[in-house]
Amino acid sequence: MKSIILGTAAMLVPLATEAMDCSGLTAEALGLTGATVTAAEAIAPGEESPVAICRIRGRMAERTGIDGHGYALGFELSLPADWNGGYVHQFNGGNDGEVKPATGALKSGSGAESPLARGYAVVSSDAGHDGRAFPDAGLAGGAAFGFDFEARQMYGYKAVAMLDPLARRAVEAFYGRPVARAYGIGCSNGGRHAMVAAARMPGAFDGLLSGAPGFNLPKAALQHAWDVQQLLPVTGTLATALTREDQAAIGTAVRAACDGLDGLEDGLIQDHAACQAAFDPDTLLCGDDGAACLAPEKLPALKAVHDGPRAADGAPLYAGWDWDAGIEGRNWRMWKLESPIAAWGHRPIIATMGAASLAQVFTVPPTEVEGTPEALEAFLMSYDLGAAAERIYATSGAFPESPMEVMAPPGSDDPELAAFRDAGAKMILFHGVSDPVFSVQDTAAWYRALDANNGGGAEAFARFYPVPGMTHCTGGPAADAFDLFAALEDWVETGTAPGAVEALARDGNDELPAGLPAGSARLLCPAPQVARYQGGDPALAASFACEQE
Ligand SMILES: [Ca+2]
Repeated sequence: MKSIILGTAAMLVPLATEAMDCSGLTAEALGLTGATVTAAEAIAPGEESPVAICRIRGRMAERTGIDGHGYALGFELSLPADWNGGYVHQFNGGNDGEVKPATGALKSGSGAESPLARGYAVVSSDAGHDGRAFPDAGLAGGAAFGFDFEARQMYGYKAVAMLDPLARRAVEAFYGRPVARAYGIGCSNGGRHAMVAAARMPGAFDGLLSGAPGFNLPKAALQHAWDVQQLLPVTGTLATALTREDQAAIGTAVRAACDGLDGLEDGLIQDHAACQAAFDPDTLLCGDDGAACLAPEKLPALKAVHDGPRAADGAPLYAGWDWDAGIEGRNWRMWKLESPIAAWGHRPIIATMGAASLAQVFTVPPTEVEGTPEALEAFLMSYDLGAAAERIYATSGAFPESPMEVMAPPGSDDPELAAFRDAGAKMILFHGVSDPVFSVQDTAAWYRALDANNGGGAEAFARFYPVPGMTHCTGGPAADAFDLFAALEDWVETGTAPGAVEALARDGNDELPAGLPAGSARLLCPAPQVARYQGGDPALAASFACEQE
């Protein structure tokens, strides 16, 4: 048993297997100035936490919004009995709006053991709004908060900046010693939060792990309108615009052109860089050979979707997309063609998951859209992409910062991250090559610009790992079980920069190709390197090597 000082009272921290004594953890005792602690509970190891913790739940920055709705920054802080001296700020995904359990775990990227299980104190938040749904549609990830500018700002960058120093103070008050190392970790919108932290809070974190970063979220939301406008007219419904058989035919054709480029026909396109030049989508057109193919009216829509949204004058509005085998995955279908709305009792032919955000959070002025699939689909179909640039970059009296200013890391169109670099901080990014939500090409272009602005030496503080076959944050025909958080810890704590990182084909992933059975290993490589087969047992990571493209 070790004793620590909490406020003015000495408290005993028991062994990790015993319940902790979490009584007396008031906001005052934890140094949570201006916050309200709504619960302080001892959680024994089990379903709710992998280790014994004091779980603190609270609220801060309470106010009434311009819409008359009550807003607050809700948070949860997990304080493990067996503390390793470290702190993790868990950045959540989607539209935020929900305090996810504070464990620091990502679906892919944080390894089999969560940061909490490794002994980190972890904080999580709802980023300043409660994610209330549209009044009558039951949509998850509500975007109604977008009418309130301060709620947009909280979601964009203020919530992390406000909560972070307070949460650290509470950790230090609880354990009676300073935080030794601080990390930020997240995927999707959470990956965006990590990139925002690197730009806006360059001295706050020793290490950041950023997965599938939606750092250009308003631009990426334009892709939803673009996709629906390209795909819906093909057959009149999204679900038939590209059928599952069409997806399989595309995946088969991409593999035919690219699978062997890495030296091994295993269903995984590890040389994703060479694939972009090697694959010709016109080979998808039906010929006389009886091979699986795409009807001629479908090909232009597919090519346009992959090309990315463009304004009326042809100017690109976001990014293009990589050809990869994960296009046949369920996650790709969910985002482009059939969303889980089907499972919530609506007609099963709509993919409008980004519509509410585009309408109400990422444009100035926002547009009121009823939360029904029909209304959201109609909104996307009628969205004027010609005027899109103005609306995501626009300001007004009620919205003094544009959606891009609120959401994107400052300077991300020409990144250098000098303050982050000079603070000695490290950053690892990863992104599924088959991500249908945020384009891996956007992240790759950002990293190339970062490298150029650092004289070709960005790898000294930032490394980027594309994940072949992986869809959004996890899943797809991919080796998607990997521990880049451990790689980041090594880099921060021992100065060992990450190189090739082992990734396993995950048990329970039913989208694995036959050549990549569960349990087999591959390598993730820092861009611009790609993994190539060297010979030997293809189930072993040692049979592959990272090579310069
Ligand atoms: Ca291969």
